[in-house]
Amino acid sequence: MLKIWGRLSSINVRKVVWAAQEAGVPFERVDAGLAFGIVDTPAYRALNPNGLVPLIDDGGFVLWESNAIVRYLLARYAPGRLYPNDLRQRFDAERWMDWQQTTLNRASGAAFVQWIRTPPERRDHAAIAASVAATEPLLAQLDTHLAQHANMAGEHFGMADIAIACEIHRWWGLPQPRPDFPHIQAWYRRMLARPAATVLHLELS
Ligand SMILES: N[C@@H](CCC(=O)N[C@@H](CS)C(=O)NCC(=O)O)C(=O)O
Repeated sequence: MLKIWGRLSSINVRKVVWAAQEAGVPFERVDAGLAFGIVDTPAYRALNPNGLVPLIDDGGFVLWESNAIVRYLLARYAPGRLYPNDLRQRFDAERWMDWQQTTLNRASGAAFVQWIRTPPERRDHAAIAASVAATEPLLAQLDTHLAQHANMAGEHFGMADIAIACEIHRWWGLPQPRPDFPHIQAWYRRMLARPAATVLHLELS
C-alpha cells in the first residue's frame, strides 16, 4: 500500500494527501516532522536525505518533493483524468505547479510562519508586511487568470488546482485582512466542495 510520511500541518503534505484522495488510491499516512520527529532518524534520512516531509513509498518506489509526488500519483493512478495526456495541456498545468513552488510559496511563507508558528511577543510585523506586499500582486494575477478560466489549467480540475488551492487555504487562514479576490473566492469555493479535498477544512497549525 502507498505510504505517506508527513504531518497534516504541512502544506506540502496536504497536497500529497489530497492528490492521493482525488486519485482514489488507498494509503497509510505516518505523522512525521516537527514535534512528531522521525525525519532525523537514519532510517528516514536514508529515504529522504533532506530530512523533510512529505515522503512516499509506493511499492518500493521512494519519492520526495511534494509537487513531484503529486505529479507521480496523478500520472500513475489518474492518467488522462487528473494528469493530462495531451502535452500542451500537461505543461499548462506544470507551469502553475512550478509557479506555486517558486513564486507564490516563496512570497507567502513568511506571513504564515510569523502568524502561525511564532509566539506573539516574537512576531515580526515588518516581515508580515513584506510577505503581504509580495503576495497580494500574485493573488491579483491569479484572480485575473481565474476570471477567464474555470480551473487553473484546461477545462478540468487537475494537479495545478491542488497545489494552488493549498496555498489559498493557508493564506485565507491567516488572521489578517485581505482585498476581495472574487474569482479566486469562487474557484476556491468549488475546491472546498470536492469530497477529496478534506485537507482544505483543516485549521492551520
Ligand atoms: N520543496 C519541498 C519542501 C519540503 C518542506 O519544506 N517540508 C517542510 C514542511 S512544509 C518540512 O519538512 N519541515 C520540517 C519538518 O516538518 O520537520 C517539498 O515541496 O516537498
